[in-house]
Amino acid sequence: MTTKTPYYITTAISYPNGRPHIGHAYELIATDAIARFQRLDGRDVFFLTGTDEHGQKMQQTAKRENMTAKELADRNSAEFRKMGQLLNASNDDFIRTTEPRHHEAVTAIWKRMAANGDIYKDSYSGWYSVRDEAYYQEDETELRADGVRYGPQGTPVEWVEEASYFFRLSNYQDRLLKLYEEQPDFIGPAERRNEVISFVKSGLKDLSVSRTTFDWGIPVPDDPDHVMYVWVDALTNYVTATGYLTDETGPRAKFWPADLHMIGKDIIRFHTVYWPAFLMSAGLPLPKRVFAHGFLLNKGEKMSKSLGNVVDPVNLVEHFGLDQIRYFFLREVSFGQDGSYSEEGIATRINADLANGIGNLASRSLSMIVKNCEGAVPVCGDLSEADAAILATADALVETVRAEMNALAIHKALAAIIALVSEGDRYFAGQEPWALKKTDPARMATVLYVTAEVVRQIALLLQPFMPGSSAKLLDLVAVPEEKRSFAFLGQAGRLVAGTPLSAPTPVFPRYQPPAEA
Ligand code: ME8
Repeated sequence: MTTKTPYYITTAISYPNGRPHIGHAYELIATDAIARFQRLDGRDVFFLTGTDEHGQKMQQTAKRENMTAKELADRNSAEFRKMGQLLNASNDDFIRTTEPRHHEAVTAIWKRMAANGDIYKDSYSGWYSVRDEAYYQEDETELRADGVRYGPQGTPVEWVEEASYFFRLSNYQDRLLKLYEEQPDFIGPAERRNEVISFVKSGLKDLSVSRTTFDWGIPVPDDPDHVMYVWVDALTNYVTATGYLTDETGPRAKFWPADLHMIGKDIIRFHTVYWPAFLMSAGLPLPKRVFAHGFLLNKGEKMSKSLGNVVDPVNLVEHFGLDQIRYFFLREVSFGQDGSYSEEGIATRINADLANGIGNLASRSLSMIVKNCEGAVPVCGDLSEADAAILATADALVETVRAEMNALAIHKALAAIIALVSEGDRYFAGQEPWALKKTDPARMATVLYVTAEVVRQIALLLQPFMPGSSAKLLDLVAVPEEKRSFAFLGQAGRLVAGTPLSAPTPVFPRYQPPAEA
């Protein structure tokens, strides 16, 4: 039995109506970094991702492509799974909403909401965006010069009139406002929280939660002419995967409620208004936190199929390298804000922070050790003030990184680690170990020991962000697998003199743009 505290983190589940794009990759990379951080920091982590396979958008796309919705879902869900492997995502499960376990959980949550008196039958007439799978009030839409009416996210809306079940969302307005007030961390970042509070304060209408004009969804219990609204179905995935709804004593039930739902800013309303209301109605505990990251823009422009600037994450990773891409997005974008990227921006980060930064510090110090200290971790003599100062900074760094990660300021966590690299560089340059080689070899050994120890701690802390490259760095300083958790930061895991080291191989090569053809 583990005594570690459970930590449950999820990404949104993606629509497999097309191939995954860089926005999907970004969300998965960021969530993976947090999941890995919490694991290394001693939590019992359950990390979930997956695909959201029902609904009108899936059915329409399948029709256009002359296939069934299930065939489309099977094909593209496999692509999302493959993207996860390519990105080295450490998710513990991958859920598909077409799985029987999910059908069972969604049916159960519906029945609980119905038993609580929150579901009634009526008919819906109003605006619907198939692209967003969202209902909008008339005043949220606008008729543009092209004669098409658009919703607030810039997607076309259509008029829908059909028999429908409704969820009494209007009954939850006060309870939701109370939730936002009592749990200020429930919604982040702050801009999103304000936006949601003013939406809820403006008044909630009951929500149409079933559709009758198509059939690609989970049937409403005892009324199979209706399929459930895809968002009732999709949001429930987070509970499904824990088994909490169907077996409260099961092995993963301890993970509900989730600690963090990581999503993009376009789907904040579903996660912070509808989802907690459904859970309150069903008598289930609420997630602790929902955080909306920003959107990725290509050179400042929104990605869209019509602009032809949709970037395939596979190409980006093949071109620049996986950890380089992970690092770039996590360091470059202020987490929670939109982020822009360009090939030049990626190249600059790789060369400045990785190749000339940590890569260079590791290779310079370790090759000196291998050459001058009999190929083993040198003996650390008495510490000078400078030695003690940099070790103290390294030992204390986890506190800052932990605080930034808990605040979901991923870019600041990385900035703090990279600041130690710069300090390590200054230390190494200032101590001039190459000059000590002849004059004071014992002092040289101490300087090299201290530098290698700083490299060890940087590599440990970089693991959540660049798992593959950090593992290589840790191999270079001969840190055994079982000493790579954060419990071994600081004094607890100091390098041991005499441990053999082999000549360092480059971990972060410089990026050279391909020669113009
Ligand atoms: O919304 N930049 O699925 P989805 C950053 N199935 N993030 C982006 C992005 C971009 N350019 N484009 C999309 C859905 N995302 C639903 C979710 S959850 C119960 C159901 C993010 O495939 C988006 O914000 O449209 C969302 O968090 C995720 O990718 C999946 O988007």
